[in-house]
Amino acid sequence: MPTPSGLNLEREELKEPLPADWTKADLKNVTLYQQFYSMPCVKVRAHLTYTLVHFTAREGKKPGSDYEKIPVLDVNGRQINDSAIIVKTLAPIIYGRPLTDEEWHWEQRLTYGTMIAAEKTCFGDATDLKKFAHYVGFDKGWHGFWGLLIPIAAPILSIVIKKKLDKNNPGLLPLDDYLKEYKAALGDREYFTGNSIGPIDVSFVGILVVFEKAGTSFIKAALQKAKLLQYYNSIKMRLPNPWECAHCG
Ligand SMILES: N[C@@H](CCC(=O)N[C@@H](CS)C(=O)NCC(=O)O)C(=O)O
Repeated sequence: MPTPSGLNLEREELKEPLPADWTKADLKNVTLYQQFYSMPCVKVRAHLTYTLVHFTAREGKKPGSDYEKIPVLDVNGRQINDSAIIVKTLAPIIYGRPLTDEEWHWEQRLTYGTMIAAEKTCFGDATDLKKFAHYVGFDKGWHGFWGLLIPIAAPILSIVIKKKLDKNNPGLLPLDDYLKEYKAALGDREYFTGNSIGPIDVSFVGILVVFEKAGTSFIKAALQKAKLLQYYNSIKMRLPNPWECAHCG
């Protein structure tokens, strides 16, 4: 069901597709509503920066929008919600071709599976939760009183978050399982599709890089275990610092 204003919901495609003749040169007015540390937002930034689309990043939810999550991307007055839908919708414009069926399968798997499993691994561990909270400044109080409590409350908070993620994502697998499955799909290829970095490579790094930037302990170990660390590093060094929002205004 669309939102009252006809906007797409999570996992739902745009009711009215973007004009088929739009090219990158037509993307003149692009605004990303985001938080700099939010994984799906970092992923969208990674795609925009890698494909050299100039955009403005606004911290926080889009004011007045029926869709109340982030990221939301406004493109020439059209609103796109959900990072997987954003990637799928923009692919023909920014990568010059639509996602293949295999890529679309993985874009969804990474967004609705791997990313959530990584969040659960990170926030379900009191030490990594504290590291992440420190990285984003929660424990400095800019999220108010509760942020200041994080260092003390982390052990309980991590249990609560883990339970909430399980409840909201029935059937969620452990992160190791998603990574193993991805490695099996990737095989010995250098990039997911073709001879150069493609959308799924960018998404893979985009959903995980912030855990590394936050200094959490699980991410490199998990990538190493799945034999994906070299792949991850090689893609990451070719991306223009998506976590720092290099090309946004
Ligand atoms: N599937 C969505 C997930 C979006 C999402 O859950 N965003 C979180 C921040 S990372 C959010 O907006 N949470 C606030 C809320 O649920 O109200 C996507 O990939 O864009």
